[in-house]
Amino acid sequence: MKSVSIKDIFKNKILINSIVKVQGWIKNKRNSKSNLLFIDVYDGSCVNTLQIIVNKNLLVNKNHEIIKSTPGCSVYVEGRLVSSLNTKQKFEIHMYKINVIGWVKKPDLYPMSSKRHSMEHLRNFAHLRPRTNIIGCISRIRSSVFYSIHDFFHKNNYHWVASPIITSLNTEGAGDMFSVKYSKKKENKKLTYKNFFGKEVFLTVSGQLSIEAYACALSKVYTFGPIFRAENSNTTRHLSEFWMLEVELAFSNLNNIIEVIQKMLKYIINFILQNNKNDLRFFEKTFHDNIINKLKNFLETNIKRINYKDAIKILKENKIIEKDSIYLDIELNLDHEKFLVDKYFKQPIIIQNYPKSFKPFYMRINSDKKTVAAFDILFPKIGEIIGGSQREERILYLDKRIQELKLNINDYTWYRELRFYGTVPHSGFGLGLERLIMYITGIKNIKDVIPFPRTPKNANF
Ligand code: AMO
Repeated sequence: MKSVSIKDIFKNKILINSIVKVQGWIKNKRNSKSNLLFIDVYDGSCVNTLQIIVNKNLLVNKNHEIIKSTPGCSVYVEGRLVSSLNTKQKFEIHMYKINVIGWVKKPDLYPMSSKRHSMEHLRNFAHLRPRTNIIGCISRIRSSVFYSIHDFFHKNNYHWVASPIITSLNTEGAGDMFSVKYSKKKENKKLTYKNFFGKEVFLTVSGQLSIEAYACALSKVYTFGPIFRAENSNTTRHLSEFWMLEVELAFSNLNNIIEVIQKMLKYIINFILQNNKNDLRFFEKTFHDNIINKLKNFLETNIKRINYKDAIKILKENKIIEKDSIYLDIELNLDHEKFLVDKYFKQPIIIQNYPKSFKPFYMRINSDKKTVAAFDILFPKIGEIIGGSQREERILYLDKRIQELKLNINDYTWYRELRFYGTVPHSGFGLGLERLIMYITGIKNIKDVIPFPRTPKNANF
């Protein structure tokens, strides 16, 4: 007998009346007066539980182990699949055989009891929280988002490139990095982290510079991996280790790459609407939020684009910043961004053409020589989810920026050579995966959308 998943049962893939085998964990258990035992089992394939009906009169041993089972126990069930008469429940299994595979040793102390727990409480049990409905739904959506991203780029003829995790460069030119040290063995005393690689190395803050090399040969590339940033920000939207998608497109300008982003975001969101509807419904019920409509509306509209200069104008007009300040001197902060997205536009926006002084060295200088062809995409309640730019492909301009920012030109020899040999206009962006998942699910704290969050003073589990 083949074991079946609860998802396949609810998708009508299993014939009614067939004898099936189900393996999972007990969510709830209750007795009825008519000597029946109702056991709700989940297996993580979907948010639904499957009701198992145990007729206690049919148990050969009146002290059968299932009588003593509690929520959290893992079970093996064989039985007949039937359509349920109960309107709440579409299917149920009339048990033939049931066994407890793993017991919950101290049921009173089981931290994932079936009552509702706060997200803060669940964070203390990162190893057990995937057993809750909410983390189960987030995990399935997270997995679908990964799949849909690879699927989108594969269908559009992009090539996936592995960018290194150990690097000596700080791509973004700012912010602290985690250094990688060699842990010395006694017999090898002379080896230190500096002479292992011949220089000091760090965990990467971005794979962009590496994939630019591949874009200048394969034309359409992306990389997708963990990113490490040693920012000391303990906020609801920062992690020290997070996942970033980075894309590079040769022979393209700012408009071309923004078009790719609009198509990609719609593809991902449509994929989630098609494949994770029950997970989304669970969030709607839990947060009393119209998440499905929000996502459907996203599919219908294009993200609004404004110039940095105009964003500052709006902020001045609304007295969020001083009227006579010069736009090139004002760096948008979180409150400014919140005003623009949550209060003024009330929809995702793209802000483009930032003053060059606020952005890294690799962004292309515009003809005004004051701004760069860069953009940030801001989403309601979250802020920036994507940052990107057209890259500076002209060696003279690039070198000037490296000098202006007082970077060591020798660190960028290979990157500069991309501009010596067959340079092309090219553009790209970086998308923070966890922030996108926050938008899709409505989850408010980034620590809840990654399995084992790493943040300042927290690398447990
Ligand atoms: P940037 O630094 O703007 O871009 O980062 C891209 C996106 O990554 C996410 N992000 C974070 N998510 C969680 N925790 C953090 N600490 C964190 N920091 C950033 C955000 C952000 O929009 N190479 C460039 C992009 C490019 O031009 O290609 C880059 O790294 O969602």
